[in-house]
Amino acid sequence: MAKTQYNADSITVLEGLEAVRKRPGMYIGGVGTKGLNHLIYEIVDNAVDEHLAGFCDKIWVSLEADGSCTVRDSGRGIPVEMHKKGISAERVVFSTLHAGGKFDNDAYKTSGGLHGVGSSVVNALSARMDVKVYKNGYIHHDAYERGIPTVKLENGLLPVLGRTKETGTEINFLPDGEIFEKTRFKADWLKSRLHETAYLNPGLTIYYANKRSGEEEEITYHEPEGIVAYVKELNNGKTAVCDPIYFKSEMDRIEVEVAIQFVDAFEENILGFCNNIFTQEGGTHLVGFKTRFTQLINSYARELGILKEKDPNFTGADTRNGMTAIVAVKHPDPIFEGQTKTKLASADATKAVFTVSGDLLQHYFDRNVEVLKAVIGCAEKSAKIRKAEEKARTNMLTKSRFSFDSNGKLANCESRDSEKCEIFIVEGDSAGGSAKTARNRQYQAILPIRGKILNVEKASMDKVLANAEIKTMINAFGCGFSEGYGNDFDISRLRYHKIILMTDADVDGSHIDTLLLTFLYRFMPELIYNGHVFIAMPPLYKVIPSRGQEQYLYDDKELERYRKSHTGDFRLQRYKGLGEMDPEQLWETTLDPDRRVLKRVEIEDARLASEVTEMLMGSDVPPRRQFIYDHADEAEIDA
Ligand code: 0RA
Repeated sequence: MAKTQYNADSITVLEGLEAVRKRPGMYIGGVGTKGLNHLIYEIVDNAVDEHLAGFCDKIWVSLEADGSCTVRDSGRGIPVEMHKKGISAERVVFSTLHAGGKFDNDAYKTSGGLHGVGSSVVNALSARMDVKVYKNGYIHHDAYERGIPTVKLENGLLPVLGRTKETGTEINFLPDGEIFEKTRFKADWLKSRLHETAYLNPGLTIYYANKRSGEEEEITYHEPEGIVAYVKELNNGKTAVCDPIYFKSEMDRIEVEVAIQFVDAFEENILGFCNNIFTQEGGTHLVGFKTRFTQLINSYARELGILKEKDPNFTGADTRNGMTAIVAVKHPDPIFEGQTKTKLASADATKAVFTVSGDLLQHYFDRNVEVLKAVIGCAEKSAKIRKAEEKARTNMLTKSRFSFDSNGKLANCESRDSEKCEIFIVEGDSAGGSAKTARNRQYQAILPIRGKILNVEKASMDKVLANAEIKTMINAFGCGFSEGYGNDFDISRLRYHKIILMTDADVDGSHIDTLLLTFLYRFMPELIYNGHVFIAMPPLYKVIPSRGQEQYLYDDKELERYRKSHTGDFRLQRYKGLGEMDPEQLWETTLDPDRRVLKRVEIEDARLASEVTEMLMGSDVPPRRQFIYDHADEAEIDA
């Protein structure tokens, strides 16, 4: 049926979409869950562009029971009139790579990098897509399978389904299982992203619905306070040192919007955005902001006599001690670079943010001296601790460079081929002992830790660096660390490409996982981003049938399945902890690369990670473990 539609143009069109299907990673970053969710963001971003153009204030996003996703907006509706190619403009948009020009909104578009690659890419990677355009009094309809139209045009135009008073676009699509490893959208990544979009677009209301069986949920995201509410949310549960500071202005066609709030904590959390895109790798906008902020605080501190003539300036990090901030710019023609194309490179953004921040902060601080004093107070605290830490750091480095394992616990492996080497961080001396016996000493190192490691969220740097377990880990990993004031992290020096947390499947174990992950996230986040961190999944049970094979079972679901499928008697052995396994069992179940189950710890992005860490520090233990497992990717047998 569709075949009769093809003319010379639609053949080049299909070749374009064929390229997307051949190398999907080039267009959406990958074919895992991240790339899969990206399909939704792609469609939602187009609706947000329509909002930015001033024509759309509502977006509905539904995860449907059948595994598809629907995105509807209240915009003008994608153009459906005859395009010069002789077919409806809608069809050109959905079947041409980078259908641009005339169809681009002129406002700030979310272009650059992997962003804004367009609806046609989503179409190409969907087993089916259905499009309804509410416009000019009619519902115009189109549909595709793997990018190929299945609706017959009428004189080149879309058939209509009926009349309507509404305007807008509704797109329903089902990701193609031939392309994606998994086709189940990750609901909480989506929710987090939609919430972020609502914070960044205070005039927008986003209606989220999950209709998948067992997960039914509806949430409305509307944040009229915008990024001020975002900063408050990021600081939720912490002690604020001042009310949020907010300003917005424009310079050289670049809009600059900033919200800042200081909290009583030794950390800095600055999120940058350009045209609604989270700039995970930072960039020129943040450089402009930080540079001007540091200058300003130092000059005020001298003016107020808090810094004396002989005193050195506060460092940049000092002035940002306790700072939570959102720096959001809108740029008419941004340039992105970096590994994931999430680093803003446009040089003019530095100047715009520098100037706007300088002028408006000065205006604000001149009228709010109490806030200014509180902010300078944070810098003073930081400077004091920094000096103590510099001492501690020098002491540690000179003492421990040579005494590699300061408490003598690490059983290192023989190989120096870091790609093959693994280090197991094992809870408890008894499991640690078994693991040392059981391991393959060629490439598996064992580091037993006793009790709970230090909570790095709550401790100052000199305490952290004085902690034996942490020191041993830093020295063993070999890649240094970055935190606040110093950065000698260098991933190329990492000695073990797999860092495997091996703790009991109980409350204490999950607490230790949490503390370890927090340490890694704060001091060596690249290890998580680069997929080097894993959680071992030791079995909970062993079943010993009177006839047949013994078997390890990893959770209660597996046990339930075993009970249902197994006929005849069996004996059930339950492991309360790793310490109960003998070395041979430990090897079979948890160490042997051919049989063990590992979960890779994968953190979707820095913002989510920051929430994780915060949430992990709350008081409920069971939700934490659940959270870690929800965010660890699906269990993979690691071979
Ligand atoms: C360009 C022009 C017009 C609408 C749009 C783009 C548009 C695109 C998308 C993508 C998702 N939702 C959208 N809504 C609108 C308006 C053209 C006209 O006024 O006829």
